[in-house]
Formats: sequence, C-alpha cells, structure tokens
Amino acid sequence: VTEDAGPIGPPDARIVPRFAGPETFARLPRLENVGGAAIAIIGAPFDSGTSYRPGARFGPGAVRAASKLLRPYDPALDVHPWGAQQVADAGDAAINPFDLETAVGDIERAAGQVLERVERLVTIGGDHTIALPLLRAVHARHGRPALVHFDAHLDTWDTYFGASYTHGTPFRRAAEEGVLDTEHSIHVGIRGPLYSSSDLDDDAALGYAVISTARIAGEGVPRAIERIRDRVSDRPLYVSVDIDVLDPAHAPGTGTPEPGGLTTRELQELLRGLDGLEILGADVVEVAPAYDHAELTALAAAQVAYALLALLARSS
Ligand SMILES: [Mn+2]
Repeated sequence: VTEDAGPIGPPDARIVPRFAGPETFARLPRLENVGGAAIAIIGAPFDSGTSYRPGARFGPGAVRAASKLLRPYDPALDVHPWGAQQVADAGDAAINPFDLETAVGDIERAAGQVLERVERLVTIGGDHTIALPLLRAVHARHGRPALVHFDAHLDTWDTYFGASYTHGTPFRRAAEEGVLDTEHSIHVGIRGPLYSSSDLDDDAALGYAVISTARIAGEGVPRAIERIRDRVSDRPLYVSVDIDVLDPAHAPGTGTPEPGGLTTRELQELLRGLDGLEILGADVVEVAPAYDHAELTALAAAQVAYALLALLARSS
C-alpha cells in the first residue's frame, strides 16, 4: 500500500460481512500492522477499582464486538472518522488485577508507550480508575488539558476504604497532581444521591464546574453545549465518558447504575457539540457486559468511541 492510497481501513463490509471481520475496534487494522498511526484505540481491561458491580474488565472486548456495526462515514459531523488519518487498534494494556497502585502504573506506562508512536489515544475501559493514569500520560505528551467529564458521579471523592486509587477518585487525584486544568473543566450529567452535601462543595473547591442531568433536562441540550463550550473556552481538552451517564434503560451494563440519566441520543448530541474544540485524548469507561442486555450498553459505548473518533478527525 502506497502513501497515496490513504489510511488503511477496515475490510470493505460489502465484501467481508461486518460480523466476519477482525476482532479490533470497528475492524480497523492492528497498530503493529500499519507503519504508524495518528490515532490509536487501546483497551484497558481492568475493574479492580470498582465499588459495586465488577465486570468492566470485559468492557474492551464487548465494545470492540459491538463496534463491528459501525460504518465509515458519519453524516452527523460530515466526516470519515478513520478516513482522514490512520487509525489503528493497539490492543489491550497488560494491567495488574490485584494491586491498584501497580495497575495505575501499568496503565500510565502502556498509554505512554503508545503515545510515543501516535498523536492521540482513545481508550476503552475498564473502570474509571484508568482515567488518572491516562491523564498523566496525556499531560506528559501534550501538556495540561481541560476535562469534559460525562458521568452520573463526580468521581472526586478522596478515598474509599482507605484506598486512594478507585473508580470514584480519579479526578480528585488528577486535580491534586495538576495534570488537568480544573478551572476550565466540567462534569456533565451528574445526578443521584451523594454521601453528603459536602461532596459538591469539595468538588467545587477543586475548581470543577457541574451541569447536572436535571439541568440538561430543564434547559435542553443546546444550552448545555453552550455552557460546556463557555467553560472549556479555547483550551485543549480531554474527554472522559463514563457510560453510566446514560440512564440504565439505555446502558444497564455498568458498575454503578444511576436511574434518571441521559438518553443515548442526548449524549451523542452533547458529544457532537464539542465539534471544533482541540481534543488531546479521550476514553469511554465502565461497560460491564455481564449486566448488559442485547448489547445496549456496548453499542452505546461503541457509538461514543465513534463520535470521539469523528471529533478527532474533524480537528486533525
Ligand atoms: Mn465514573
């Protein structure tokens, strides 16, 4: 294949049926099978930081399987997500399942190694613990991003059972470490009961802003997009999507389901609302396929990853 032929894509689904294709994200080539890539997808099969239902270690496989249905042109953003530049699947990171601190180091190292070969990383989790080492790796490669964080939960708690690294703490640790710019960061889709009203105060003290699901429901998605863009301003950003931002009716297969959430369509619209912003990296996390039905959650997560790739292609 010459350079003039453009990026290497998936096999043509009109010749090889989509369900017959390779076991990579969207049937894309493996990173080691292309000379280099602008964007890599990496799996982070890890769920030892989860506080309720385990199982997100099987998320990357489930999302890759559900991604086979994706097609190469996105009419919503008028872009070919893997046609504008080479996109490849870097496989799964090898992560210690027994020791949280070691696991966080494993993920940071794996992401750093892939980021020596590609510009941008889109990670499929895995529980939300993985966002901390991913932000460290992005910070080391590109500098300090703003964060747009879609989630039912703040994930800025301090410790849980004495543990500093859990899926409820990554954005407190990231703020403490200075690997993101909290003054331009925002949590989107927050809802549900908290331990205390001080949870919100502690989060605000770290510098974060919040748009709750109730506010999105009241004001509408276009106004929420304006609020997100006002907050981010012209800063480069990292996008972290916890699939539990969706209502359990749309994403039942997740670790800490929180009724009263967004629809998949609302999340897609919110993500497309980031069009034109500079995205340094992204993840979609917390798909736990054992609790899924009819691939609802995995399909939604595959669509999230597709939207992220479309945004990256638009900003390349
Ligand atoms: Mn989360």
